[in-house]
Amino acid sequence: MRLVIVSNRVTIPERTEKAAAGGLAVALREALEKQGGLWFGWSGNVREATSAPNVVERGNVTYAVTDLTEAERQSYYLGFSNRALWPLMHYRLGLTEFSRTDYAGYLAVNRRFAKALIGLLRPDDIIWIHDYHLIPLAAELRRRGVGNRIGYFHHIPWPPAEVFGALPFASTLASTVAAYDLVGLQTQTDVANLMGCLVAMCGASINGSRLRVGRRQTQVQAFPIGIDVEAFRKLAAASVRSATTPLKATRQSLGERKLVVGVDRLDYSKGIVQRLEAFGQFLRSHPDQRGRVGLLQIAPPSRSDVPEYAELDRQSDEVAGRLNAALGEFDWTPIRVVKKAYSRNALAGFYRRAQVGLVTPMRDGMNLVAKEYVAAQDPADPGVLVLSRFAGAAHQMGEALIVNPFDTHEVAEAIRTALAMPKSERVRRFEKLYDTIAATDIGWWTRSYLAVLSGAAPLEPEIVPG
Ligand code: ADQ
Repeated sequence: MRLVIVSNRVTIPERTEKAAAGGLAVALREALEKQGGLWFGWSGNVREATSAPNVVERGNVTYAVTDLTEAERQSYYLGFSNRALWPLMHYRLGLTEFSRTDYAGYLAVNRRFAKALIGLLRPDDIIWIHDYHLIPLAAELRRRGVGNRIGYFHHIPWPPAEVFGALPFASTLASTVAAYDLVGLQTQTDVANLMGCLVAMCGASINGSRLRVGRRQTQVQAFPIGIDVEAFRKLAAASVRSATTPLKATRQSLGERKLVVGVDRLDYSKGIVQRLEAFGQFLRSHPDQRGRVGLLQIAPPSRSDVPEYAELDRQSDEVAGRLNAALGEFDWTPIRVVKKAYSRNALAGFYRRAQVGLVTPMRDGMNLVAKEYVAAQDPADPGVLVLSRFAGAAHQMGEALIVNPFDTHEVAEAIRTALAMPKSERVRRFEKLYDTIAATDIGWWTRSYLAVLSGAAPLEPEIVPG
């Protein structure tokens, strides 16, 4: 059986490129290499008119990428995917922009992807489609007679019917989910919400984890995504020995001061502004901590073409500037916001150096940073993870300090608790967290999803923790 992966963005690796440590793209590439396969999606480029996909072979993996027109990028990607579905799925109705033109563009790109993909498919392929940009793709394929097994994984949260129903085209879009054989989500809450939507909007009936709409039957299950724990652990351990990583420079610039770290794409779902405020609150409530600890917030800009993101960028600068001016000293800056992407090596070093990992999204499908932070710790003297209860990761990582990110005081006190936590308790919590993320790493995730999709594994693997 050949594996076919479809995702919004596809990067064709250079011929000589070695796989970077960890990450979803690497895990999917490994799965493709193992059984041979095809990866189809958007090249990330824009051109005036659409043309046939560009097909490139790398070993036993075929990459087929297609460009978008500027109009398609506006409606399908920036518009419907990122200004309607992204805020909606993150329970942010106030930020959604619904436009019929954008929706038409979203459907048209899914239709065009279906047509292009059909020309590349073989009868025994199993097809694995990723994320909210491509929800209706299976329905488009089925309409054109594709009978292969088709799975979908939804990387972000799925909200309850009361929230999802605000989308003007909610029931039509929800009904397209029934074209899949297997739908994977991050948590049981997402599973229950998606099922609730299909029952309320499409008259679906439920039997255990199976959903029936008309004559079609779809399996809906949680598969919490993981990271390459072992690779990340090794990177972090190596960063301690390396003289060139930013870890050494961080040591020089921080001295004995403690470090709290946040790492996120600059996205309103991640709660960055609220986190900065909570750190300010912590310093106000605990003046003895001033000058003794700093927050490093690493936040590379993303989706800057979307107005809500430009606004967030401005707001985070404003809040960090205000807090630094109010609380800083001539020889100590409480908050450093760095708007850059770093290598995996460098990130691992920052996590390792930080006594506290602050992961406080307002809502998140899983949040891989929470898992990376744990994987990077020194088992003999680990740091403490402060984790939002609204991250999917909280369903598995109960030994973190779980907080409500809307409650600035609670987050501020959790920072204090984490900094003061005795080593024995830090070690106890770390060991449990590490065992969990190691048992459900990225290899486990791809294997268990594909086993169910291909029909080789019984439905609902019991190993899903949390
Ligand atoms: P994202 O919203 O992108 O993913 P997340 O899961 O945290 O969120 O993954 C971000 C990745 O980017 C991490 O691997 C992190 O290390 C990396 N990263 C962030 N800032 C970086 C920086 N400055 N430099 C380098 N790397 C950086 C979506 C969903 C999540 C879900 C994932 C996977 O929103 O909820 O966990 O997909 O399913």
